[in-house]
Amino acid sequence: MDIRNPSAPDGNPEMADAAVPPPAPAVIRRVDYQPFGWLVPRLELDFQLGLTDTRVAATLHVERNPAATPTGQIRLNGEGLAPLEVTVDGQPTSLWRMAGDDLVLDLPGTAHTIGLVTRIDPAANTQLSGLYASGGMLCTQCEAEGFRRITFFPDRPDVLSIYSVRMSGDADAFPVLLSNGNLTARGDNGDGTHWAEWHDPWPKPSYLFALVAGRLVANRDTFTTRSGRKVDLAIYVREAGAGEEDDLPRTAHAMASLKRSMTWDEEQFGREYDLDTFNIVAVSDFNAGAMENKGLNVFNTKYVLADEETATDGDFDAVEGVIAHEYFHNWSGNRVTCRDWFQLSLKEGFTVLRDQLFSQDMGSAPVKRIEDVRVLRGAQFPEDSGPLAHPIRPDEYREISNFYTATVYNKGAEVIRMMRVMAGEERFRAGCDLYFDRHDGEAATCEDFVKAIEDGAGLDLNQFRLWYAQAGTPRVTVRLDHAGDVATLHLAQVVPPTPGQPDKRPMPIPLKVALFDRASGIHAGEQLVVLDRAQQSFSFPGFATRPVLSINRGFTAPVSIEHAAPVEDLVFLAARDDDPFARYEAMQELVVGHLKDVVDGKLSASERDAGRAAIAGALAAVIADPALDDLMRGELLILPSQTYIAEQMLIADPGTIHHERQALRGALARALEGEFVALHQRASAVPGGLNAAARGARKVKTQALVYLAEGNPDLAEQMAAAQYDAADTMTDRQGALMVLAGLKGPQRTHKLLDFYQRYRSNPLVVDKWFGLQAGSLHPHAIEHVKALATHPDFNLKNPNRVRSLYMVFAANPAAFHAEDGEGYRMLADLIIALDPVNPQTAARFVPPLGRWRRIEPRRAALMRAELERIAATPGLSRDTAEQVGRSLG
Ligand code: 0A1
Ligand code: ZN
Repeated sequence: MDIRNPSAPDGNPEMADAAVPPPAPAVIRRVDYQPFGWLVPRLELDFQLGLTDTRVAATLHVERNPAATPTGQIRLNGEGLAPLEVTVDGQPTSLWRMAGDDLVLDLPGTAHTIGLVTRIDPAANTQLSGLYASGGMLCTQCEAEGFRRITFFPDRPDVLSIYSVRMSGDADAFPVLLSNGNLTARGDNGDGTHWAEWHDPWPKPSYLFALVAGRLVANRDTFTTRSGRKVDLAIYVREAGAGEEDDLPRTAHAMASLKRSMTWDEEQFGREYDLDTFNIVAVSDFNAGAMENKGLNVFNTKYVLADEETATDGDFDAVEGVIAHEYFHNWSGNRVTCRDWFQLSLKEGFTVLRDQLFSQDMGSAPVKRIEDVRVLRGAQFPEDSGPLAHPIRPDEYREISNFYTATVYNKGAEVIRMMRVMAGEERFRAGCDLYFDRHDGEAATCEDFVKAIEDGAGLDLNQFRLWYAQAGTPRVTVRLDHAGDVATLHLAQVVPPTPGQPDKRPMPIPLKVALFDRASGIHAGEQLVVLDRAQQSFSFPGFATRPVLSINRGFTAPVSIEHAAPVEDLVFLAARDDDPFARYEAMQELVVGHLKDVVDGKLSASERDAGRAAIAGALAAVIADPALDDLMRGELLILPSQTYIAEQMLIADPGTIHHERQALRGALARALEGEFVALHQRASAVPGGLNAAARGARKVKTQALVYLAEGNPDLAEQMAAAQYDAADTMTDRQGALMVLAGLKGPQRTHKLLDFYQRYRSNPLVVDKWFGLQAGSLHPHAIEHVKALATHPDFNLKNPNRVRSLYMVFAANPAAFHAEDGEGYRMLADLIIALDPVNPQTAARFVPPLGRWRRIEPRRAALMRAELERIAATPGLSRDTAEQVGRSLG
């Protein structure tokens, strides 16, 4: 009997309700984990591809899981699917029913073969989860729960299968047919269609499945692993249509980055690649950055394509970092995967740490560290102090897509980095080796990782495990006493309450410290102190005079330090600390301390001027210091972000902070106008290229313009226009345009128009054009954003374009926090419009509104009202509903 039963969602009366395995509850909790009742050692998939109609036949070879409670039924997850055929052991069966979106099937024996047929419409899939169409090609995104939109399956990461995939389709529309693993056969059907078969020998969870079909062209290369395996590498991009740009030459940097990543992972972690093929495909419609599917990574074009004409130095670094990140997942994520989604940081925190260490080795290690800390403070600290705070290993969720967060990724990396600091590099490596050996081929937990580091590195991590369980950024209060010849460091920690976690316990906090002799400017050696109680004191003898304290050097712990350091100590460290991070930190502290006092109205006019003079003196020293390279100089010139300053205040007034920060910048620029002009001239004479000197020169050049724009806008306009005209890189051109976009002079319009005309056929550069206007300091930025939302190039279905306008806008304090609440209204309107199209991406715009509790009351009320308006929208997705619900708290 051919079973076509899609219209019977509540299924077959022969099946007793009580026996049906329960559906996933609305709130999923970590403590409720149960192994799945069935193993699926093998899975065969057969796709008949079409852009609007794809037929999927799945054959699941299942057997009872000896580690689970025996069950006579299997629950297969589905989302928006109807089964066209259901067979068991080759025979059609009626012993199945729909339970919500899932399919539940009777399985009387211990081992069976299940056959399922589904049909999907990839072109209608605007959510970009599952199998979807992008620019005429077909591709998949299955993490976290997209596979269930392709076929019915136990769509959970602890069910590992060996996949064999067959696909056939129109040879003209889909000349390239790709899936995971190795290509095993291909052929022509003789009717205009062709087929290919792929086999992946490594068992994997469904979230790592991938399929791509389309008119693609490849940049090919090879890599030989240290044990002699020759791997064919290919980076695919869409073939250029008429009037479109050829992206293929723009993949050279990604390919070089891939080969460097493969070598580095062998050398630094002893990890080798394990298939004969490694393919990357770039797609322009993608919800995230990239995806580590086994042997077939799918990337957002933003993280593949780069050349000097269209990509900035920052873009080059991002491509290298993301290529490395996805490649490193082959071990930290794929060979050892996650038992359940609560363990996401097991693969993400570890892989972020690995990509950060790689990038440190490829370029300037201190500059990379500073950049990573800036990201942590800009994105994760606010998350940790707001309504969405959660531990790096969350305890519950409604929609897992909402937990791909800066906490899970970036704080997760910091937590593992602390283990590395405490163990030392060699012992940490021994712990990682043990982890990979012990858990290869398994779906593991964060606890498995900690235990392996504990055993392999010989560390006691008992109390350290709290870092996995407790949310919130610890605050460490610091006081340095000096008596006789002894300096005593008094430390106290508080881990603040977060939603669902009112009381916290002290955690081990490893802090590298150094005490400088004021006169000689040197210290007697760096020491690691581990603060593991609420309060602790550490004594350092041998100081005849009061030393200068440098603490959390290298940012060894992801905490905020509260230390009322005298201004002269900060000036000393900003000029003389031998730890580059600490030098940067002193500079930031100097500015943050001053701005906090100004915003709080604590300073008289003359005190304010004295503060500005101290900062100007420190900046002048940075500009003049011959020992600094320009990349590092550029870091030291960057003022602390508005978000970071606001983070230091219990309740922030974004308008005042923005105004005072800009006023400070203007005063510094006026005091140092000659220095900034000379810096710009000196840097403009440095020859181009991708080396550190040329990149550093570009960085300080634009920094100089950013200052001058506030101090002398006419001069800045003229210099920026000249930089734009002379630019032979996107870095210089975008830097100049960013400054012009914030100014009112005629060059703004000229150059924005020129930029658009020049690059209108390149979507990634058009994204920059949207972003530059959305993030500008121009007083009418909010009007510009409104106009751009109706621009013919704006497209709600393309996440890159939506982010380039609205994410940048939400991070533009002067515009987003407009006093009348217009910015909040615009973001809420976007969320409401985007939610039915692409809920995953829509939900990502909620957090900026969720900050209301830390904003002054008038704006807070306006933000809350917008959240309530979103909450009241009928048919809201689970993604957005969860984020709005938590934000309203
Ligand atoms: N595992 C990927 C991130 C990722 C997560 C979800 C996605 O679905 C939209 C896509 C990618 C990574 O860490 O790179
Ligand atoms: Zn990742």
